[in-house]
Amino acid sequence: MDLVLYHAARTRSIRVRWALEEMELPYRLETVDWSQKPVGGDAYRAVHPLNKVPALRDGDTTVLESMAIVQYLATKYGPTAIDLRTDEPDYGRYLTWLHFGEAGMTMPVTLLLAHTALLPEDSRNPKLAAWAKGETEKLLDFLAEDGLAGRDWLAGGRFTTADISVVYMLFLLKMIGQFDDAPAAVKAYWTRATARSTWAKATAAED
Ligand SMILES: N[C@@H](CCC(=O)N[C@@H](CS)C(=O)NCC(=O)O)C(=O)O
Repeated sequence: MDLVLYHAARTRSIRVRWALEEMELPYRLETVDWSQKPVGGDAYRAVHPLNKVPALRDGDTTVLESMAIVQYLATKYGPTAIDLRTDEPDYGRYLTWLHFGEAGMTMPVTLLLAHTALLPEDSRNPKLAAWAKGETEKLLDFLAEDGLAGRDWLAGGRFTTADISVVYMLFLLKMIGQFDDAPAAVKAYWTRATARSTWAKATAAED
């Protein structure tokens, strides 16, 4: 096994690093230079044609898309507790939340990020920001009321890749100061998830 994770601080590569740490897999971090435009410079295009992070190299195989990479690791180098088996009762629920973290949450959270923090102030649209905030609130209510009602973790009664998927989005919201009014159950979930020693490793500064 020769796993190389193309990584940049605070990005979705945290998800992959978190899965690698949870699975106790050996890997090498390749830090992608975020200050270059495009990200990583022209040479990085050979790894990720869109110059985005993360990317994973496993020998001759390259995998893109953070949750696809997590799924690749969980299925190829599992079984481990962070993946659910298809015969577990929560399997459908597991896939729902695993995809919700990227597919369901990205659009409102990214618009909120762009129009409150990322774009130059004169390019931000307050109406769009307000709309994205409202949509994000609905998603967090859904997470509290459906995802976490009576549960510590989203599926299978244990920490899984579904949690890795969703918690990264909470991290983004926290980073842009949009988490203070999250439902109490979501805040408690954030505290629980980030208390894991593997979160500290996944977010540690690179050597
Ligand atoms: N859906 C993709 C999103 C990848 C993505 O947009 N990554 C961001 C960092 S979290 C990035 O590289 N942005 C740089 C850019 O778009 O120039 C995934 O989950 O991997």
